[in-house]
Amino acid sequence: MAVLDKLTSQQAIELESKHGAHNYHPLPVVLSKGDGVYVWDVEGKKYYDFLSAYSAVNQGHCHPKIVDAMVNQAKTLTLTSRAFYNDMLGQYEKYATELFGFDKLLPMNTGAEAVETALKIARKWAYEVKGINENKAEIIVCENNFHGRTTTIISFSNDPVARKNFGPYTKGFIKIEYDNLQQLQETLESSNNIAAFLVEPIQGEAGVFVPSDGYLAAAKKMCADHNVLFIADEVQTGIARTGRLLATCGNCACPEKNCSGTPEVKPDVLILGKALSGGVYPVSAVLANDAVMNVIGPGNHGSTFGGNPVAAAVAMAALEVVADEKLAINADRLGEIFRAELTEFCKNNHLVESVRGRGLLNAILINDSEDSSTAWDICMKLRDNGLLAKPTHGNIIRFAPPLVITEEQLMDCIAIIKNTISEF
Ligand code: IF1
Repeated sequence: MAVLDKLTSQQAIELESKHGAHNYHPLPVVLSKGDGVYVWDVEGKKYYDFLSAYSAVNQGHCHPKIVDAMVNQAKTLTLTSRAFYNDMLGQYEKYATELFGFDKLLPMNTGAEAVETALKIARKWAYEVKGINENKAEIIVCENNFHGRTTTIISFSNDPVARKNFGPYTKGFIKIEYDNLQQLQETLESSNNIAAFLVEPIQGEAGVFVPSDGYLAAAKKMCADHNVLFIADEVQTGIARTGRLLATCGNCACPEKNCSGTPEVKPDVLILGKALSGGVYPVSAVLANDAVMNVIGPGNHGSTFGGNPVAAAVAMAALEVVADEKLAINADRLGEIFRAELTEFCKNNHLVESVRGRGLLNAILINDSEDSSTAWDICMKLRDNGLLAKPTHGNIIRFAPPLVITEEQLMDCIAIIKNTISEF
């Protein structure tokens, strides 16, 4: 088929609607170009991107250093499979394990695959190291979690839209309330068959729900006391998004490099994805120390594309950009400004109930019922005014710009958001 030279937005939307599965309900805007914090639609209108592909484009759209790394590697060698070695994977693994402070990295492609990988590692560790009886291992998860779309992962979701009629569901998961240490303690004490606790440091899909101070550290300690692995899903919160290299890092302001402070919580298993590639290529990873990762041997797990040389080159470049451009510090500083400005604004505006978040992962709560269209309508007006954001759970709007945003650009965006909501 000849690719049409120039599609109108309407044509592009109709093509997707006619020929694509209807598994999304996108905001009606058709993008054809991106650069830094900006994207352009096919008619040439420019927007601030306040979604960043759900925090995958932390380094900004089409970052030249990352794109160069990808193009150069793509011209040299793209894929060998893991049947053979390639000369990029080991270099990337060394770089990433030193940066995040783990012995080993297991490379995959998407976030959901990395979560699946972590669950498999935890179960195998439970049988072979902890000594749980075969097929008895249980993994604790949180209510309102979002970890991806596979059959196992949706088995422990409690979002009916994501899980209904996809059964039979995978067994072996116990759900507890997020940010509830007492329930965690009781559950850990209730059984000797617990392998792991899987948790998002901030619940993104649930509406940017930030747990109480000290929750993660206390949860980690409880897990350690019960010989249970603490698994952090930092697919969305990682790679500087929340103002630290990882959200599990403590209150360090990251003065020198990415994150120099002592980690508030060192997970036993760390799951990364999305911005690990700056959004140019699907790259995910699971990191752990030898005592855990060494349960995996040849043939136990793998992927055709995981650890390919393009992914390795891209991930290294994407992580270097985070350090070179001090993106964690920027996200930390600008996030404070964003929340302060909008908190002040919502004192005098009845439509915005509250603002919450960490770094540049923030959300506003719209003062209307979850099934109202108000948040969607606001996002449509924001679009008209040159800023793209998407509602989550009906009445919450997530604001997550690329971390390369400047203070001047952010102030411009805050003005757009305030004006749009005021006019509503
Ligand atoms: C969709 C949400 C964001 C994630 C965490 C694993 C994954 C994700 C914490 C899986 C993915 C995405 C996927 C995307 C929408 C999106 C999302 F609204 F659903 F929650 F980001 F906020 N762990 N999150 O957030 O990673 O397999 O997609 O690479 O599924 O529609 P993936």
